[in-house]
Amino acid sequence: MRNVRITWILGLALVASVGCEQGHGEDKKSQLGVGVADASARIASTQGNQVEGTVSFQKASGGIRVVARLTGLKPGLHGFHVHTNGDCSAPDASSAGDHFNPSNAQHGDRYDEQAHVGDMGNIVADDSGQASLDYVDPHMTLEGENSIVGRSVVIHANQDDVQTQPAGNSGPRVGCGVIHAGRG
Ligand SMILES: [Cu+2]
Ligand SMILES: [Zn+2]
Repeated sequence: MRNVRITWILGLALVASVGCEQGHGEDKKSQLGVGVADASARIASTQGNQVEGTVSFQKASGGIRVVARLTGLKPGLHGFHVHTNGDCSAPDASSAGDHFNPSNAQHGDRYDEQAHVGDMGNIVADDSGQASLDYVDPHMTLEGENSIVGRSVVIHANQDDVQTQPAGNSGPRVGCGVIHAGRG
């Protein structure tokens, strides 16, 4: 009789402990880019190229601080932009679409008053093919109409002349990465 009672008590304890395990809901806010302080993109090369690296975006005074570190580039200047679609799946990254341009502006340089929100100018690779960039972008945001979250970063084979419409004549896309909320 005592054994039956102990089994019954153990059974109750088990039910109680299982009942305490509750799932935690997904953070919808971060998916929508609302209240996001950081975003990042991991860059992978397009077909036939060797570009790799990371780009981070952080809320800062005066805009969004962009910090990029890339390897595997041809020495020299390379067009560097946020493109509209968060889709790098095509072998040539054509799936990323055009420069992110919610205000229907002309193509320009990163600090130009008239420029695409996605215009980050050029990134410069040294003789070993490494490139870094660290600046505060005045146009882009991490929430609202100009939000770059869910879009993509694209690196080009050639220099962006920051003049030719609609994309600065910077040639094929050599690297691409989707921008996600968070530090990555
Ligand atoms: Cu581009
Ligand atoms: Zn542009």
